[in-house]
Amino acid sequence: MTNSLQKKLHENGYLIVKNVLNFNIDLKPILNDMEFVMDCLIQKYAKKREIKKVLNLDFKKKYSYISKLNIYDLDQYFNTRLPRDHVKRDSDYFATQSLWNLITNKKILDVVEKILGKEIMSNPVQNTRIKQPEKKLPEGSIHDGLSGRTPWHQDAAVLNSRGQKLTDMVTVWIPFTKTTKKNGCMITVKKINKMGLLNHVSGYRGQVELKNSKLLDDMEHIYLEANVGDVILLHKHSIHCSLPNRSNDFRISADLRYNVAGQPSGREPLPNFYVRSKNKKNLKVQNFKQWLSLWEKAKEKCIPRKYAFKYPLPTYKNNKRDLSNLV
Ligand SMILES: O=C(O)CCC(=O)C(=O)O
Ligand SMILES: [Fe+2]
Repeated sequence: MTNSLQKKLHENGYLIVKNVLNFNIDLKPILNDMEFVMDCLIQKYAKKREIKKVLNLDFKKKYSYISKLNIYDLDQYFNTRLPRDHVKRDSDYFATQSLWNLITNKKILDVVEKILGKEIMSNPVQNTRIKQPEKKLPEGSIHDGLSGRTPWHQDAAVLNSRGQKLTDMVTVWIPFTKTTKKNGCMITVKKINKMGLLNHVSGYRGQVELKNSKLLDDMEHIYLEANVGDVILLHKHSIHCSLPNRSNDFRISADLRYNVAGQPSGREPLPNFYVRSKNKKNLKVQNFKQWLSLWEKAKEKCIPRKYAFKYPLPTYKNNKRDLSNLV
């Protein structure tokens, strides 16, 4: 089965689909839940005499405030995944009804169906990214990907080796704020996905980074700018990164992933479940609470081994798949 969306994505490695989502209906509930998480963190960690005042601030000011409180692994509270390497019984994560609604959003799945076909699973590789103006970030966060710039990488490289080989995955990147060159949109190189999976190495915080990525800086870039309501699709071998947020405002996004049913998630035992099927009459996971219980079950499995997932880095031991040997 090929159609024009699928063809374009395979051809260029990226696709911007306009006007898929409605801000108030599909996106605002997630920002509301993020703000609720901030309120809880404020009540737990702010100085007693400041709590009342801070709770009256707006979303951005609250976030700026809590980001200065030195809360251990702050991003964890806003991300739907377990900590990479220190899973504990009380590990917290952002699994809200609103995010469940987004993952199973019919309008998103209608787009994904055009790429992956009719048997679709939600893949547990997913992030939310709240990016303040870069000038407000502490030095150590400037290149961390979640609150600062994201280094050059391919999404297939964050899966385990089986996932890298066997999984047909698509990334759905969703802006909650208009995203431009100035506030740190993603950039990519057209058709570079055709090179297949390349060698990656470990970045300064253990993040996945394309080896020889400096070579990409001189290539011609596509700026993946998007309005609120649009979604951006990325091929698993698209090489992309994000620019610094040089604006005075926040840049907020979520990136979800889906894979063809029956293939490994690449992050076992994290939740990987059907969200749409033509063949199956009844899907097993039908509501938010069932989904949450999958995450809690996965947590139990991860506690003894401590990690939720590991990056197989470097991707290849020899250098045949290094970008420097292929361009
Ligand atoms: O939003 C970003 O900074 C990077 C997102 C990304 O790499 C992805 O969605 O795959
Ligand atoms: Fe990515």
